[in-house]
Amino acid sequence: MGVSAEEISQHNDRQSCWVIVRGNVFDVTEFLPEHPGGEKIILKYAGRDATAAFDPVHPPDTLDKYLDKSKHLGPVADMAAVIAADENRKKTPEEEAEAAEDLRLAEARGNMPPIDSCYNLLDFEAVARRVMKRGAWAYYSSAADDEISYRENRAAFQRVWFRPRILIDVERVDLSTRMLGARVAAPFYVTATALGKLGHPDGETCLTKAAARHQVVQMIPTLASCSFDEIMDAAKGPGNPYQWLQLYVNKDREITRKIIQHAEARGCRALFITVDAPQLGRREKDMRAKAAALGNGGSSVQTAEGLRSDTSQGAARAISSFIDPSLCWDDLPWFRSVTRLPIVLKGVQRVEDVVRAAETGLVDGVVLSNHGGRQLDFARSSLEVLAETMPVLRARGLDRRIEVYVDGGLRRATDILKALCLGAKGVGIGRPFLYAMSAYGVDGVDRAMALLKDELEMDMRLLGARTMDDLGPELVDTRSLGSHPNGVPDDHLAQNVYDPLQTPRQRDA
Ligand code: PPY
Repeated sequence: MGVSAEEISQHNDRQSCWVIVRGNVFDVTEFLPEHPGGEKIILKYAGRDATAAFDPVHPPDTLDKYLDKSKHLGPVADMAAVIAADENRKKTPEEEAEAAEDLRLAEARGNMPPIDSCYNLLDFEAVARRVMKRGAWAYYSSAADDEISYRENRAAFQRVWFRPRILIDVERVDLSTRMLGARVAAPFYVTATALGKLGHPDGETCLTKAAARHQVVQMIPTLASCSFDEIMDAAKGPGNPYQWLQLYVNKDREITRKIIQHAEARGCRALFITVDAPQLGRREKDMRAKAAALGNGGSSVQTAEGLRSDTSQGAARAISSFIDPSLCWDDLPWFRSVTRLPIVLKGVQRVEDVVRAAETGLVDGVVLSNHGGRQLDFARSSLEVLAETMPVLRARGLDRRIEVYVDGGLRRATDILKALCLGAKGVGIGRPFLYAMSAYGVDGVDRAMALLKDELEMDMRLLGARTMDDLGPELVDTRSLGSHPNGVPDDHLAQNVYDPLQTPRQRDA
């Protein structure tokens, strides 16, 4: 038995809204106003199969967790009829555009360069840009406001130069290091990035498997497309390294406590609390892509009641309402009381806060980060903050109390080495692994990591360093780092609309 295609198709509006997800029917009428992503996206699929839109942004256990069992109406009786009805349905202009986009993608995928023509991390980005769905690319690549911090993150690495040592025996080079008390094969980790299934149907487990092959750590995002347990299961295996948990703190602390304790019970090795996102940054590429998919060109508007419109906030902002903006220093003892895991604050942006974190005695580390340039535009690069921070920590004898990590803008092993020379214990890499995954799945991430390791080994030799302990500030020249001598990065948006001033014209011109 089951629910017939005919019956489902009748429940196609706000009064009665049923949707199909993975062959099962759900009555979401009462849930519409509560949907964090807004009701419009659900109504687009009212009376129809919503699986393709649902999957990338919801872990598989979402409906079990959040939709009352009485609204689970059972399996579809005749899926073939659902598919046939969908094919015959008159498509909206947005759906026509989506179909054209699917054709474009299929062609682009067919013409994709072989994986071994990618020689560095930016090569994967170039391929991903061509073969990813527009909305997925927009979400991954977007950054805050004018994307100045996003571009500065990379530019900052280009303001630091090396001072290599010569005549050091570098026949053997060891890339391994310790992070938060455990040995790993390389000084980089996969940092947390949300919604992995936007890029690849297997989502974050691609990152997990590649990280395991390379014996590096993966930080599991709160907002993964795969469930936490799916990722931990994919990580199982003899000799595999370990996982950390990135945490967005929920307004409901009971939910947060359960997430932390579950992660600890499953063998996660550290808790990274995100502290740079009391509200999600304004990522206009993402907002525009979502608005286009919903068939409206509008954007959200700030009113006295707050942000109006559930339609155009972009994939990220729409689902961020659970994050607690009241999170503060006073909450740290609570976190310490609910877990024995090392606690690391992710998204620290000034030396004073690093010192404060260290002095609490409650945290084991910080990640200097501006969230990949996705939060406060004009936040400085983590490299610049690192160069300012480490001398202060050393002077106060705090450098042994906490470990300092950085992320944002790293694309080359030289970038990693610059950060390590300046005192970082390890570096997080996010988007590049997502792009490698989106283009080539696990093998892409595997190759990206192999390329980084290759570069690291060579660059360590050329720098005259055999182990991570040989890296120090004496190997880099940071004199230009803080002075931004290249000026403000190109402001593309403003340049496109700027009407240049004119000089007086000749009468005959
Ligand atoms: C980001 O997009 O930068 C994130 O950190 C993930 C995210 C996604 C959706 C809501 C909140 C955070």
